[in-house]
Amino acid sequence: MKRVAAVDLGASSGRVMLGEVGAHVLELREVHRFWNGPVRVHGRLHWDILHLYRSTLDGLRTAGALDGIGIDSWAVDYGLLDADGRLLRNPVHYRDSRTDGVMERVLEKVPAADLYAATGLQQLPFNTIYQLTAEALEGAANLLMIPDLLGYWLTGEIGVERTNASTTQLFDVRSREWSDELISRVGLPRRVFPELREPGDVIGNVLSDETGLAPGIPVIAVGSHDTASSVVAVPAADDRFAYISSGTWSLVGLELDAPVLTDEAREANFTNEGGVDGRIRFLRNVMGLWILQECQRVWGDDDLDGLLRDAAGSPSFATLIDPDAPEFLAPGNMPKRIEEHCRATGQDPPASRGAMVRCIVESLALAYRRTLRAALSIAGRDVDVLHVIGGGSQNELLCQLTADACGLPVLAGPVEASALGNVLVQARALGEPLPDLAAMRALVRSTHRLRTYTPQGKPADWDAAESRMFGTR
Ligand code: ADP
Ligand code: LRH
Repeated sequence: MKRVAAVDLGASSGRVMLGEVGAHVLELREVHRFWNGPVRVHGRLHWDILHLYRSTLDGLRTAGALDGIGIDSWAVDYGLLDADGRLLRNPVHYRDSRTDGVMERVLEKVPAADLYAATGLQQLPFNTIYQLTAEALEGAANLLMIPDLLGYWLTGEIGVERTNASTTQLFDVRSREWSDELISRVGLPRRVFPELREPGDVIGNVLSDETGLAPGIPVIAVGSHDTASSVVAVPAADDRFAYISSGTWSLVGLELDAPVLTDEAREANFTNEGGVDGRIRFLRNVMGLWILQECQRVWGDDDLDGLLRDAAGSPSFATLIDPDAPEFLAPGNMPKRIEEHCRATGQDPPASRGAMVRCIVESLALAYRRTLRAALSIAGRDVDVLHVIGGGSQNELLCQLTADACGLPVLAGPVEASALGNVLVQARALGEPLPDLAAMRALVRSTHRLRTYTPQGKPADWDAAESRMFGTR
């Protein structure tokens, strides 16, 4: 049995979870949870990286004796080190506006088809390639993704883990190495891209003097992209499954053995991110519960249960939005933006908070349906079940509407999927008998209670809603 800590940094909260993992045991306990989110300074959105590091250390100290530590976080963002190994400047949040218009500039140098052929990545305006193009790199010696930066502070070791490197749009999806050709074509300095690591590699041992942690604890590379870790913990019984990793973002898709790099996949803007054990996460980012989080922030209303109850009692299909519309990406007055979106699409805006939450949740379910159908058709696959994992798996209204919209049974849970995937990969690296993803998933399935949602309602209502919302596109 191994006792390991998962540091799981989501865009809306960070947590340190203590995992006990053995052949038939998988227990997870929250040791420390802390706020995470954008901090605006003179118009620029940052992550509060030292708050995240200090909170990580607080959690790890509370966790007691440990056999290992693994860190995962949201993707695409990074810190730059200078030649002395110091952080050059505070990491910027991917929702910052400095990348506005950058993608278009890069596409003049490198056509979208070439980018896709090399990286297989969804075009998102904040991909690392565009962020790096938007900033001055003089003085930068190494780029570290967020989990690699914290791992470096803990151990002094420099490197980048592959699942997260795969989200930069500078990583070759087939060779699983940095794409030297692309790096040179966009004019970025090759020197800043460090050695790559595999999930399961030992990064180094904690520097105990500075961190106050017991000496000798190994820090282990996990699927350091949180979505890679969460997909490890999908409690699937076989490979006929789709998933939605549901948190700030909704990541909707399939697990494949090889990337799909066809024109159809590129035009539908599907991504081929790297998974643990060389798998491919063929998925699309749907804007997700971020829209609801921002409404709650603007309303000053943290009674999510109450809002969802009111939404459940509001009329269905009254108003629909396209959650992926670009105006929903940046922080701001989301209720107002939804109202404007409704007017621009010829609909009366929702008249109450309950109606607005209904609109968000129903529109997300519709976007899931559209994305899932596209994934299945483009990848030529068929599935029997849709797994919903992450914080959003607790949203009963959303899970039921997802089952209805997709016409598939939804199996909801586990909530802390990223932390589970994190501790499972560590336990295997430390010698527990979890030979492959199937074994890890069987362990999650046998130790976690899942909730089943069976499709209800009339499929024709969803067909009508889909053509109303997306029909003209
Ligand atoms: P991230 O890792 O991106 O920070 P999480 O996986 O922690 O996100 O999910 C956060 C989301 O989960 C919240 O935005 C909220 O909408 C949803 N959520 C959390 N707790 C509940 C709950 N008890 N009921 C319904 N939804 C919940
Ligand atoms: C989810 C996530 C997602 C990325 C986004 C930036 O937390 O890692 O997979 O696309 O954040």
